This record gives sequence, C-alpha cells and structure tokens, in this order.
Amino acid sequence: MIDKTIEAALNAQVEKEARSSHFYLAMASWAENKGLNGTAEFLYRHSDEERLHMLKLVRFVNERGGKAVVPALESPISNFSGLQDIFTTLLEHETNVTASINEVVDLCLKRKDYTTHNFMQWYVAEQIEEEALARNILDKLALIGTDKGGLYLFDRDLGQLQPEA
Ligand code: OFO
Repeated sequence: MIDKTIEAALNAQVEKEARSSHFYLAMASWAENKGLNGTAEFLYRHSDEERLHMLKLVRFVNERGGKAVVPALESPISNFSGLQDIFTTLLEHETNVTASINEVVDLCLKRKDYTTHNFMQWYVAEQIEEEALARNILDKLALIGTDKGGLYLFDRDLGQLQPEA
C-alpha cells in the first residue's frame, strides 16, 4: 500500500502534468491561429505527451493501492507575443516541473519508498530531455532573429521534430 504522503505528492504531480498538457494545447492553438503550422504540430504532440505523463502517474498510484485524483484545471494563458515568448514560457514551466519532480524523488528517499523512487527516475530523465530541447529551440530562435526566411524554415523543421515521449 502506498504511503499517504507519497500518494499526495504523486497526485500533485498528476495535476502539474495535466496543466502542462493544457498549457501546451493553448500554445499550439495560438501557433495554429498565427499560421505557424509546424510549431502548432510540435506543440499539439507535446500536449499529448504531457497527457501520457499524467496517465502514467494516475495508473501507478492506482496500481500501488492509492487513489489517483483527476484534477480540475483553470484556463491557461493563451496570448503570447511571439515564438520567443512561447518557448521562454515553456522552458520556465518545465524548470518548475523539474523542481517538483526532484521534490517527489527527495520525499521518496525520506520515506524509504524505493519503488516510487525507481518509477520517478523516468521523469527525472524526461525532464533533462525536455529542458535541453526547449533551450535548443530558444538558441535557434535567437540565431534567426527577425529573418523571415529563417522563421519559415524553423517552423517547417519544428513540425517534423518529435518532442521526447
Ligand atoms: Fe511532463 O514533462 Fe513537461 O511538464
């Protein structure tokens, strides 16, 4: 049976992953409305993947004899000043998610829950990938600056890029 403190921490993480999915969905929709179809594709996929991150936690909590809580979500920010704003916001958001995952890992060690600790290692690795990808995208955007041709190619390439699952 899962420790109640760990269960609460995992349910808080369920909410964060759900909010990530919601947030990236709003970003994808913004990009689609701006005609940035490649960026929109990338963000729609990213949103789907965040939902899978949430689902993985939900199922783990239930399998361990806990009770997963499906959270209520408020509407995310849906207005952005441009791609730089989108990916800076995304990176900030992911940095916060990483911090909260690290707290869950820390709690697992304190409560000697090595099963959950092991399970959480997938999320630790995933966060490294997600932060690196967001930084990489921001570096590209900085190189492109206001060059319209560069932006066109950036958007096209992003549409083909798979966010880490
Ligand atoms: Fe779930 O990896 Fe981003 O938030």
